[in-house]
Amino acid sequence: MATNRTFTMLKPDAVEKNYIGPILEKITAAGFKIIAMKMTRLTEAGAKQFYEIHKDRPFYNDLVKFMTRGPIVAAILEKENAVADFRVLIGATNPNDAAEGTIRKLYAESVSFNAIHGSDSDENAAIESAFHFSGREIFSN
Ligand code: DAT
Ligand code: MG
Repeated sequence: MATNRTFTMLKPDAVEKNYIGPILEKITAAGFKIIAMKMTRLTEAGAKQFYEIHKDRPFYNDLVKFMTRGPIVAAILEKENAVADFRVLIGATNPNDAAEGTIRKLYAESVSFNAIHGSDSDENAAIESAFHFSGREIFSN
């Protein structure tokens, strides 16, 4: 499997609880290389766009409110099989269903406040990375 990329955000709940360090440690210990990273904050319009695929779901407005309530840490990660391996590392959407040792099991409080985002496909990883980063902010070799 060729080295490829995924995109992640440490969500406002994780940043508020000072979990940036421990979560980044889990990510790098699992073999992901950080090739872009920033602390930033989603605007309401930005969060709506980022989660547009969920716009008809009942939790959409609460999700937008949550994702804009404070800073996030956005990053692009490189590893073989990055998208699928990262989904395994973060665990199920609902931390109650997440496997032991996964980031959501360790650091998420609920399905609504679940600490971390991970792209679900190579295509979305590229779209989500471009949403947050320009080419000169990405350091790959
Ligand atoms: P994931 O983040 O695991 O890819 P998703 O894409 O289905 O999950 O949903 C995006 C986010 O929306 C998820 O991280 C948290 C929120 N969400 C999903 N399902 C939810 C639910 N049943 N109730 C509340 N929030 C939910
Ligand atoms: Mg998703």
